[in-house]
Amino acid sequence: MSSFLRPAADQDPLISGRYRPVTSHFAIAPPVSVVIPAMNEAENLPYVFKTLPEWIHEVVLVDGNSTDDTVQVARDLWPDVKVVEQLGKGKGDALITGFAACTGEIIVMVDADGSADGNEIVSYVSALVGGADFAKGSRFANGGGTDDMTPIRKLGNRVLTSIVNHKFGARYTDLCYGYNAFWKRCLDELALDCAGFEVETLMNIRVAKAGLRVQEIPSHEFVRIHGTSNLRAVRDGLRVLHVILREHGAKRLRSRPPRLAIAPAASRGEVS
Ligand SMILES: Nc1nc2c(ncn2[C@@H]2O[C@H](COP(=O)(O)OP(=O)(O)OP(=O)(O)O)[C@@H](O)[C@H]2O)c(=O)[nH]1
Ligand SMILES: [Mg+2]
Repeated sequence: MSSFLRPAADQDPLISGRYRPVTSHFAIAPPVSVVIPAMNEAENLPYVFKTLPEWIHEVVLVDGNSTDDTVQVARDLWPDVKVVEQLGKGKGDALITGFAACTGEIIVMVDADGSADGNEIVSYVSALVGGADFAKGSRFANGGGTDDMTPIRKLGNRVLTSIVNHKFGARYTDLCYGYNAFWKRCLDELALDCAGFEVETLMNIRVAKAGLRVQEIPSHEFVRIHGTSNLRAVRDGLRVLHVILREHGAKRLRSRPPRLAIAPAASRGEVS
């Protein structure tokens, strides 16, 4: 590289030591924040934190007024954890609060019930530094899976995914999944405004509307380890449907079609 193309030494991530090795073959410069919404998850947090890579920049735990030791357990497990108390209610409200508190350039959303494996974070981050705006976890992309979904939830998710794909020109294989990552700069375009479990659907729709570059990441969802789900299939399914209809009726943010960074055939398990 000729010297006039080289950044000043203090701005060159290579020289200033900003690159962190994340595998033996891969180093990244952008700081990664992990946001964990948690409501009464004290028993599950040890399993969650155990899988988080040590190279992440920060963990933001959004506490939903837990009545157990969620906050104390988080502090014991990860002394630098940033704990944010949520003022409103619901997972969507918690995530919006957590995103605003992040100082990293990349944000990864991880559930606190032990269903997500933090070792997958490197796949999400690789997709983002490789050019994607939004790395969208999928249990139904080739290589993904779920131990947690009942047949009725699978059916509901499949129907809702098809509706979103049809209405918004997307090619998603999974809609209602909480393991995703994105560049913090995308938050302005997403302009999230919802309270409950419809939050992932809203994100996926706004991503498609904004024409952001999406890469699906095959992900495996494990069963919740302790406690019971906060999700109610019918109630929350209707909330998701309501968001889809509302967003479809709303004026489009932009008319650009969504770009999919991966070959859609691969994500459906087809061989070309
Ligand atoms: N802070 C906060 N976290 C919440 C709230 N509701 C759910 N969560 C968290 O969001 C994550 C997902 O919630 P779950 O109850 O596991 O819902 P789910 O994953 O759809 O359901 P299962 O697959 O049955 O576990 C968990 O980490 C919850 O603790 C809330 O109101 N506030
Ligand atoms: Mg769960």
